[in-house]
Amino acid sequence: MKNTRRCFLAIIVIILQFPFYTNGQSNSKIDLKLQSSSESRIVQIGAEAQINITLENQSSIEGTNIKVFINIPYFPPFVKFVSANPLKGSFDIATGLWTVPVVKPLETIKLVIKYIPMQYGVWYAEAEIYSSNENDSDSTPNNKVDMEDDFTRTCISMPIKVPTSTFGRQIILDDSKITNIVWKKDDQTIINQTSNTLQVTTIGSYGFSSPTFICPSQGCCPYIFELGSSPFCCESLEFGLSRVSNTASSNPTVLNIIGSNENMQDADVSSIVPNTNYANNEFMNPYAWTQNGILNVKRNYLKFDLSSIPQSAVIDSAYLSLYFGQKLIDLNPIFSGHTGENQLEIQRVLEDWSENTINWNNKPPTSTSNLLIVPKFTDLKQNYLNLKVTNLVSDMIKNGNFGFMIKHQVEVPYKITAFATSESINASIRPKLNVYYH
Ligand SMILES: [Ca+2]
Ligand SMILES: [Ca+2]
Ligand SMILES: [Ca+2]
Repeated sequence: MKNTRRCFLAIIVIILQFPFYTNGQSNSKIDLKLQSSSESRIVQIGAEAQINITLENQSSIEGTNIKVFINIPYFPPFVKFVSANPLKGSFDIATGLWTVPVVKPLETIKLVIKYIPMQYGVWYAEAEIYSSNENDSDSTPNNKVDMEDDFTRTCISMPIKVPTSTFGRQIILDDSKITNIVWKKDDQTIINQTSNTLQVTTIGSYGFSSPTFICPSQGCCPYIFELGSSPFCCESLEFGLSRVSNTASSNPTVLNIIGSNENMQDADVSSIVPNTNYANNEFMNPYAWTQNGILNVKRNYLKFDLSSIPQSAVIDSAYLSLYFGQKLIDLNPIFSGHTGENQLEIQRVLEDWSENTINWNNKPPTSTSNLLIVPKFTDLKQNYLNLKVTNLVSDMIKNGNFGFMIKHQVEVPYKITAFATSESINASIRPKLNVYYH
């Protein structure tokens, strides 16, 4: 009985003292709100994009030590950072944080960020309150809920130049949260297209809507396919929803590998000469053709040195780039470039191999888990750039890196895909792998 009473008294004391401890601050809440806009929603190659982010204190009390996380992939090859000019506070590109010591009641302040997008497609910038000393009345910092008023999103579109009015590309919305998609072309709904991948074969302006994706206040940006020539050496086959995923680090470690003898191995294997090794060719080519009436199938094995990535790393994204192998055409003028229904599969290799000994007979097994399908060529001498191999690389880091195997999806005549290897004299056409991880 005595103990219970003491406990009861203690509770009363704590309740009575609470207002004195808090000095009135935590009882009143701030209300921070973020908004953003793009200076122009369509930006041509080489031009600067400008996004404006405003931070508004909608409450009657002062907000202190406010941090805003701004989610843009600042680093090449996606966008190049130019400048960040906050009206108040400071912006740190390494963390993506805009830090503001004080925002007065009903004050609105602005941050202008400029960057140059370096690839065609649609680019999103997102921002959210990351932390503040005071609690917010209607939103929670850093919870990535895009319905809240402390989250904002804006976008820019870089028109995609295509050489002819018919072509083959695809738009991939690589975000499982985006569902019930309605695709539109030139504002007309495309009937029976609800998957997150849209095949695009004619010029026009393409967009989507989804009840689970909140478009910027200025509207979602269109994927514009228009006639023109590209200053880029190489054209991408697919265009995604280009923003840093919520799981991505704001400051990833970057591993950029340009294939060489030191950091990668690559070789063909060929079914018609099953004991022959092709370690040192300057080209490799998935292939299905008949030679003297006998089917010859070729597959490619590529293994990059990923030993600097710890096994515990989270792979934010990984992109494989393969370049056209002109050398093969020079040596075999019967071919003029990629040929046939050459849809490719990129699979993960399950056991180790060596460039100098691999052949058709001893080739290691592969897994079809997370395999990447690459659509048919649209240009005879096309490069295959920035193939998104995030899941495959993630599996390699977890389970052991034995590289990629590339084959035609259907290995029947007549088809060939010509790639340059790491033995190419010209380093700019060697296979490349860019990995972003934390
Ligand atoms: Ca708020
Ligand atoms: Ca929030
Ligand atoms: Ca090689």
